[in-house]
Amino acid sequence: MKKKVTAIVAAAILVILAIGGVVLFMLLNQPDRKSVSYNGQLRVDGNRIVNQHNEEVQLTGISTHGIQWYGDLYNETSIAELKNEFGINVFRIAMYVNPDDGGYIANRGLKDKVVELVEAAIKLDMYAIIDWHILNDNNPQTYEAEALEFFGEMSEKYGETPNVIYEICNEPNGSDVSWGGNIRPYAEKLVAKIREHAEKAIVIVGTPNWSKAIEQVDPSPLDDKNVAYALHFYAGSENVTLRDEMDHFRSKNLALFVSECGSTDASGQGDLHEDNFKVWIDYLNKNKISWVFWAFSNKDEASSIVTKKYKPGVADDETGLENYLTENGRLLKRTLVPPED
Ligand code: IDC
Repeated sequence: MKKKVTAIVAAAILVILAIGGVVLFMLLNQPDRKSVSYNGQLRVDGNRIVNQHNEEVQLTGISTHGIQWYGDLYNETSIAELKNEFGINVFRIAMYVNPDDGGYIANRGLKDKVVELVEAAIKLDMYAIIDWHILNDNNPQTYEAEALEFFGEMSEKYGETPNVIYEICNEPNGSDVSWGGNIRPYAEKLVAKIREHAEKAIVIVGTPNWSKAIEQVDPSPLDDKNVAYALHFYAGSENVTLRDEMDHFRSKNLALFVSECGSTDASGQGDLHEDNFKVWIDYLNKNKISWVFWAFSNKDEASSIVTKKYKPGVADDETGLENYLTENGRLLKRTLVPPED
């Protein structure tokens, strides 16, 4: 009798241990829900972005400053440091275009840096946005031939890679640059070119007036359904009216992507507007709108998130990047990784 009881107890212990083992194994092997391995190829579904399991997703990330100026800061090590510090899952690669800024037109070698950073993001299981950063060259049509060639090449290389998102014109601007007259015809050509190789990739399309005048877009959106439209805001300059426009835009079943935003004013300088930034981020989180923060640089301006002391590889296990963040870097940290009470 005693033996029987002992055997039952032993069997019960074994069963409990086995269940415990399975539970522990499952806990340790939980997929990282922010990763590309979990989410896979994203797509636009009405006004939302969904993953390969048809679940709604919101990406959060950081943008480089101009890679022609701060290229030394950007590599696999530094992207990994940002990922660990801020929990981001998308990295935006801002490649200026304008030759006067030392952009791509004057410096074709920048393409190699873009490729290096996309490869780094892939290794880190993150999404990468390839941003054709027009700015002072206000009309995207000015360098349309070069854009077609560049995105043709990039999409041929990455057409089968779920990590890559194509942003075809950062911020069209100028009173003579409109959606119907310039951006839409440009975007039609670029999207068609990208679709030759990247049938499923999301394309982000810039909008007039520094990617703010989305009201010009909604009467005549692109036919391609897998595009998201860029909306950029800076907390020191933009307010509730723009969010009303966004509600209206999204009610037309069109998707927005905040591929650039900041806590400063639109100059990238001046004070930090943390309260208004928080109102903005609460709005984006509520609506699961993806957002990317400006900027990963150590330039002497308020929008930079790291100090001059920062070099790729300085993070340590205990303090991470804490000793290398600017005020804006700390603001971003509080936003993305709120301290526990
Ligand atoms: C700013 C940089 C600044 C640089 C300027 C011109 O922060 O150092 O001198 O560009 O190249 C944008 C643009 C982005 C701007 C940023 C802040 O996309 O390039 O960066 N901004 O002004 N749109 C609204 C604000």
